[in-house]
This record gives sequence, structure tokens and C-alpha cells, in this order.
Amino acid sequence: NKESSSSRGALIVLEGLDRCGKTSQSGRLYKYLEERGHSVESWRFPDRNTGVGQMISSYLANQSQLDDHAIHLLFSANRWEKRSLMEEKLKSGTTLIVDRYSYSGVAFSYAKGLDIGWCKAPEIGLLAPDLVVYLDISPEKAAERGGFGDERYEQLEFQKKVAGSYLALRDSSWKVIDATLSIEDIEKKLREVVLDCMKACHKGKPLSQLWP
Ligand code: FDM
Repeated sequence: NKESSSSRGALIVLEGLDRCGKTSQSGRLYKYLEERGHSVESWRFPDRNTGVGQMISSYLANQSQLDDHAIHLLFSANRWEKRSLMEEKLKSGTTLIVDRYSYSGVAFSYAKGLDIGWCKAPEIGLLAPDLVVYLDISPEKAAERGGFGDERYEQLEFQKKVAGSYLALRDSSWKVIDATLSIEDIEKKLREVVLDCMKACHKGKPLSQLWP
């Protein structure tokens, strides 16, 4: 029918510090939407399944060393290699829930001291999210949650810098949810903003590109 041929999926991005609950919330959101009959997929960046993704994964596990600029560009390339599939999915009506995106890319590299404009440049032209949800938690509280793992960036001092970067990137369109609320309360707030966003995309909100 007319509506389904013109309606597209929404590009929904979850961002936040390590241990903020992004991954479990994206899983719950996926299940909720799927059970309601929406066409939906759960994505994450880095996508460690591609060749570039394997280089990133080995870097994060401290199994290889790379210049800060080089790893930044690999993270970006990892999004570029998924861009056309992303566009195809969205245009065919599938909503994508994406765990980390360009904002993680900029936040982590900027936290290392790279120039923010330089960090954003390779992201220009990627699809802009229809919604960015930031799960807000202090680095200290995040660290208390069973501690960080062994990956390269999972250290309190660095996470504090990442929190500062996110603050510099945030704009008024981001939906900020207190990540210290109960899992159910977060889930409820997340569903609300996501369903609103999906409605807007359904009604014909055009796809756009980074950075707006
Ligand atoms: N990360 C993630 C970056 O530094 N740049 C990026 O572009 C992306 C997508 O990689 F510490 C960092 C953030 C995190 C690490 O992420 C791996 P997951 O969510 O723990 O897999």
C-alpha cells in the first residue's frame, strides 16, 4: 500500500560510557520492537566481523599497536563499509538500533587529544541518526558496575576524558536518559523517544547526513 512503500526505518543510535547499559538496553529495545511486528535490526560499532573490524578488535585487546590517527580512521572506515547496507535497510523500512556510532568515534579520539575537527572530518557523509540517545552515568558510577574489562579504553581516568568529549559533542536534539535509573524505567523512557522518532520517519522525515 501507499504508506508502506513510502515509509522508511529509523536510524537510532545509543551512546554512552562503557558500562552505561547501552548493550542490554539495545537488546531489550530490539526485542520489544520485534515482538510488535516492526522490521528492526540490532547493529553495533565497531562491527568486529569485517576485515577492518578484526584490526580494531586486536587493537582494543592490546594485541596490536596503532597510531591514534590510524585507529581513528579504521573506526571510521568500519562505518563507511556498512554505509550502503545501512541506507538500503532504512529505505526498505527497517529500523536500525545502533550501539555506538560516529559520536563514539569522535569522543574517544578527542579524549586522546586529537583535534575535534580532524576527528569529525572522516565521518562527513555518513548517514545522520534520526535519534541519538545518551545513557548518562558518571565515570565513577560506571566503574563501580562490576568494574571495567581488560580492553584498552576501560580505565577510569580515560573514561573521565571521554565523558568530557561527549559533553562537547552533545546538542539539544540528543535525548539524555539517566542511566542510574532502574532497567525498567530506562527501558520505558527509551521506548517513548524511539516510538516518537519512528513515527516521524514513517511520516516522511528525510534521511540526512553527518554533520548537520
Ligand atoms: N570506540 C568505538 C572508538 O574508540 N571509536 C569508535 O568509533 C567506536 C565505534 O571502542 F571503548 C571504542 C569505544 C569502546 C571500544 O566498543 C569498543 P564496545 O562497545 O565495547 O564494543
